[in-house]
Amino acid sequence: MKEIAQHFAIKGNILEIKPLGNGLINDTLLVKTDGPDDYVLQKINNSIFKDVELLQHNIDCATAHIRRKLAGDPDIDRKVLTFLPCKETGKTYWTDGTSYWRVSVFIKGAYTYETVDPKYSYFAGKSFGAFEAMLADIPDTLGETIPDFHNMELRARQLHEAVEADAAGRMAEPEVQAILADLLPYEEEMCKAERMYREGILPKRICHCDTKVNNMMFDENGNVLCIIDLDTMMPSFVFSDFGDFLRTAANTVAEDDPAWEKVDFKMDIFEAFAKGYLEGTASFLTPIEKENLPYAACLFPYMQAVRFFADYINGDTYYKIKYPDHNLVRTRNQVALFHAAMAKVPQMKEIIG
Ligand code: GN1
Ligand code: MG
Repeated sequence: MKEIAQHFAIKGNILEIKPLGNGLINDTLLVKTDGPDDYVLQKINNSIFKDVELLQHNIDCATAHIRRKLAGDPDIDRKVLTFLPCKETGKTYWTDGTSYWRVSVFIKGAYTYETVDPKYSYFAGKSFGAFEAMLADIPDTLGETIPDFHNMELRARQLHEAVEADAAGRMAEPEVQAILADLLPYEEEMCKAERMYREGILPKRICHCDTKVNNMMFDENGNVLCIIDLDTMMPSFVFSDFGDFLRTAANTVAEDDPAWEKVDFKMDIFEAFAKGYLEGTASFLTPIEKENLPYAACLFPYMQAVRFFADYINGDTYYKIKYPDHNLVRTRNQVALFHAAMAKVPQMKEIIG
């Protein structure tokens, strides 16, 4: 690990390297040094992010653009991530030909949380909205780091393929059949975004696409500092950022809590987040995008249920799991959240106005 970190322009001597955070895709480590900064060392999961060159291009362009927008801010180094160049190539990643690594400066005095209260949700809404607004006029072209990442039609198709292939022999489980029967009737309704896109009435914008609560950093006073985990930042519908935040923040329990009967969709979180988000996006959000925000709040639990479920059926090839039916537990949880959100759509519509 130390050797890998030393391919980057790190200041000082490395004292210790230890695991950091709990992402489901990349491996993340904290590099402690005796110099002015500590660092985050990440092994990029290149079986999921196949085009690391494009991935880092997106991140380099976006962080540079945000940096330009925040010029003069005394706390700028905590508000936008800094990736170190590789000493040999000058690129913001290093590869031995098989695996890919990158290093960013660890943000000091920042906190991440797994849950938020309404007050923090309001700030989160404003920040994710402002993040999209800042990137709305980026001069560079960003690509899709996972093609069709939040395309519900594709995710539905992948579920059908998983069911068809039954690679892990799990279709025989009665519970799997029951979940499938529960999900299928909503498929067409949930694919509405792609239809609107084809009709030319719904734009794609640069979105974060992984707006989980734990991808935001807050300062000691509870103010949002910056948004992290930029791998999935790509052109998408605004529904991605709105829906995926609420999927984690409005759930009464964690996304993998087995007590799915305790799952509910918290409306105070929705209301606070929506208020912040509408303020942060006021400069660009269209009426069609706005009126479909309640749909987005349902779409993301649905899409995540479909993704966890397909992975379970495929034999757990995508998400890291901690026990054998972890993906099934996650699926049940997200299905429950989907139903809870659907039941609250009339209330959501009233709030959005
Ligand atoms: C993954 O990497 P992480 O844990 O922040 C996933 C998201 C899912 C999430 C579910 C690239 O995010 O799309 O919503 O797990 N990221 C990718 O917890 O698939
Ligand atoms: Mg993360």
